Order: sequence, then structure tokens, then C-alpha cells
Amino acid sequence: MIFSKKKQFEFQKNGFLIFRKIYSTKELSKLKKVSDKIIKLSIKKKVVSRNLDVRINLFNKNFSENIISNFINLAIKKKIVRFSEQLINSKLKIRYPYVIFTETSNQYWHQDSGFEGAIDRTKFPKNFSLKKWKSELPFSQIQFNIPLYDDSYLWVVPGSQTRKLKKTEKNILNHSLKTKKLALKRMENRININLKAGDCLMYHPLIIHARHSIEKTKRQTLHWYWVARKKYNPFYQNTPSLHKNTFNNLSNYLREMFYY
Ligand SMILES: O=C(O)CCC(=O)C(=O)O
Repeated sequence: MIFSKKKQFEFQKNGFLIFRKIYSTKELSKLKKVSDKIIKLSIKKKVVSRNLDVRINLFNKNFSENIISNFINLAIKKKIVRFSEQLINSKLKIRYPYVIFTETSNQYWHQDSGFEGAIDRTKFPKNFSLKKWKSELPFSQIQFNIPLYDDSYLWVVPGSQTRKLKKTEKNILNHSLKTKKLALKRMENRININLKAGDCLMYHPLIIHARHSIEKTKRQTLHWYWVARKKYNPFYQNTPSLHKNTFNNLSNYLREMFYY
């Protein structure tokens, strides 16, 4: 299915779009089973601890390759890939695939440009401008959240992804990083994203966003981050690769989207 120019415009303006019911009930229950297995296994292997960690990175090489490839094959339906490709006007390449499974943890107001401190800028190509990259439209990066349970953890500030930030917004972003206080209510124009199990939220990584749950509900959400395949990807330096066997077990159209 191709969606309308109106939807694309909406994405560019607001920085997010919600697609309802991406998975059938049967697909959802299969995904929950595999996701439960991955969570159990990661706790057993001490890849994460229930109390401290909030996410499992599926690139972790401690996992049995079959679980991970089964999960990716089930989760990344062609339909989702096509939607994302339309939004960023490019084929996709993976940056990070996570399952977020916490019930309790908050995440402060931020934009996903945090690589700036962690990456060696001298490795950027000469013609790459970070400033231009941040405001380009269509943007060459996209994230999506697909909750396996009803999920209202995410808050966003629509339209904040490409415009100049207000001083108050900058203050909250900086302040919250320093003091580790979420200050949810101080962010003007925030909205809460309400997703039902199996819906899909696609969003611009630079939209101001935070995780804060008002009701502590069970959470298992697929949180995936993609970049445009042929464009320069400033994150490339720290994008991990899949185990070769996991890679080989993926469907053909998925293989083009992962590194190994
Ligand atoms: O928990 C979420 O839904 C969002 C996660 C997030 O914002 C991030 O990893 O940058």
C-alpha cells in the first residue's frame, strides 16, 4: 500500500505518524512468545538485568542466532519497510534494533543526536555538514516503535524535529540531562502518544521526546532505528553488525538492510 502525499506532509510537519494494526492477532501473539524468550534468555545470560536495564539490543552476540533471526523475520514486515522508505525517500539500512521491556524507567527529554559527543567528527566526509543534515527534509533517518502491549509511554513535541528550538526547550533539554529530572510538565506543547498493541509509530529521531509512564503497565516495544541506505550515515562508526548466521537466516529483502 502506498500512502498519500498528505500523510507524507503530515510526517514532515509533525515529525511522526501512527499506523494502526500493523500485525494481526496471530502475528502479535507469535511475536510476544519470541520476545518473551529473548527477554528470559538475556536475563539468564546476564545480558540485562530486569531491574536495571530497559532494553535489549538484538545485535548482542550472546543470543542463539535462530531466536534473533526468527524475531526479525516476524517483526519487520515488508509493509513497514515500504512505509518507512516512502517517508525518508530511500531504501533502509539498520542502525539499532531494540526491544524495550521496562515497566518503570523514565527517559529524559532528548533528541536522538547524542552521537555528537561519542563520534569522531574527523571521520566525517569533507562535504558532510552536521547542521544541514539535521534540518534536511525528507530526513534520512527514521525510528519506529511497535508495542506488543498497549503503550502510552512516549511523549513528543510535534514539529520540534527541524525547527530552531526555543530557549525554554533548550534549557529543559540541557537541564534534564544535568539533573536527571524528567521535568515532563515543563515541556510546552508536549503530547502523549497512545498506541494499541500492534500499532506502529514512525518518528523523526530529532523530534523532542521523552519516556514517561503515568500508569505502570507492562511494556514490550520494538524500538528500531533506520538510516537511508546510500546517504552518508554519521552513526556508521558505532553501528554493530549481526552474527553471520543470523544474517543468513533473514529473508532476502531484510538482508540488504543489515550489516554483518
Ligand atoms: O522508550 C521509548 O519509546 C523511546 C526510546 C528513546 O527515546 C530512545 O531510545 O532514544
